[in-house]
Amino acid sequence: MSTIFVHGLGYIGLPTAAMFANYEHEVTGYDTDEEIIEGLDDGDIHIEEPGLRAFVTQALESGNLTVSNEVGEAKYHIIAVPTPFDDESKEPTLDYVEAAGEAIAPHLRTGDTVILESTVPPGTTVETLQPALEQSGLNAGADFALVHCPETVLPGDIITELKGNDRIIGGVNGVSTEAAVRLYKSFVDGEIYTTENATTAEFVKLIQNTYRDVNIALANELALIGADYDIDSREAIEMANTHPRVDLHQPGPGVGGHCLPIDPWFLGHGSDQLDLIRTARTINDGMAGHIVDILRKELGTLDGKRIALLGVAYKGNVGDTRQSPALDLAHELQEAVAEAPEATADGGIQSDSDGVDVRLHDPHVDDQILHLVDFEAAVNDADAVVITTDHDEFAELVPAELCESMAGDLLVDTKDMLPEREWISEGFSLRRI
Ligand code: SAJ
Repeated sequence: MSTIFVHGLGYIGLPTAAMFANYEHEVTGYDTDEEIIEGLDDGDIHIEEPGLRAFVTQALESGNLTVSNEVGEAKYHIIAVPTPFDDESKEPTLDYVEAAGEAIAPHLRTGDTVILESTVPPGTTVETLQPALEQSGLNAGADFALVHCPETVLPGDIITELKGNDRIIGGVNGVSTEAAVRLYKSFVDGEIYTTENATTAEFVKLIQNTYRDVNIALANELALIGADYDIDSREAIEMANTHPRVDLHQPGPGVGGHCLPIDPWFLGHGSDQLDLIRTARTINDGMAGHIVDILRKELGTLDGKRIALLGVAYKGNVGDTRQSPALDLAHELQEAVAEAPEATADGGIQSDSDGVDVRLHDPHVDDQILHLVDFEAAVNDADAVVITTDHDEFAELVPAELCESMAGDLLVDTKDMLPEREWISEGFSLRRI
């Protein structure tokens, strides 16, 4: 049993803290956000994730997990802070990683281990975190262990994957690596793969997500090509995947979340060799524009139309809207209508546009800022309904009910949720990606 401080109680830090606590370690969860700490103190879990509430409650009730708004001493410090990304410059902000290192430094003792789990550009552990920690007067590798151990869990299945997935551990030297291996072995069922190079571990994490992003781009491009030949690309992909060495991904409305659309750019932080990877990003980001084109073509015009987007979360059965393809689509629909103004004689701009009425509905998302509406309000009198997220609820849609509510008959199923023949036979015009 070890004392562990977990810095950052978000999607990764909170389940990780609870996991160690449920495996009998003495864990303190720390976050700079007072509201999160106060909430957890009252047993209030701020993240929607299957099973997480019970899991964290168990850890809190056992007394092995406590939360604090102050950093203190511990044998292990695990850093799981955000690494925000600037959409314009494509550059990450590493301030939170640096701040975590600076906050740990006064409490660091000889023999302690510091582990960075946050996803970061290659070189961050050594170039950003190490100098911050060494403000303590101690040296990484010699006096304290320093390690990158990337998280690899899939939102929606975090608790199972945290335990079952293989882990990559890269210390700045062998002693560092071994210190982290001892700790993770206490709960990880998967294999633990080690490297004595923290930058390699950072690189591995990024290329896993880049692999997925590039492959989704291939699937999206195949869907666009398939449409030109008037074939069902999903059927073609399924058949192609019967080959023992082919494993194509699925097309969709774009790629969301805080990982796949961002990590490829982290790879480019210290390298300008991104060609295929950059093109893949462009293809995936272009899917919203492709759906706008489908809607415009099928509806004649977008002006004055009512369009319901079902699913605002970036993927099925989660409540996370970060980099959500549906929000991009909503934005592009508004832009597409706003872009059609005419120049007036005095050089001004006039638009007769009625705008487009985009209604957002998501049963898993609770967000006041997004102005979500309930299902009935979303589909009522709608000219078109677009399924943008594969939530289980949307597979249960009933043609007769939707037919009664909608004004039009256009359905765009970007996630392959609806049985095509059935909906067409019920009089719907169904377009898929
Ligand atoms: N998507 C497709 N087609 C597919 C698969 C996914 O369009 O065939 C879309 C999804 O709809 C979603 C996006 O991609 O919008 C990302 O979803 P995801 O399920 O592929 O991945 P994330 O972002 O939820 O989690 C990923 C995972 N990485 C890999 O599978 C290599 C997870 O294991 C990582 O821990 C996580 O990133 C992370 O934190 O980095």
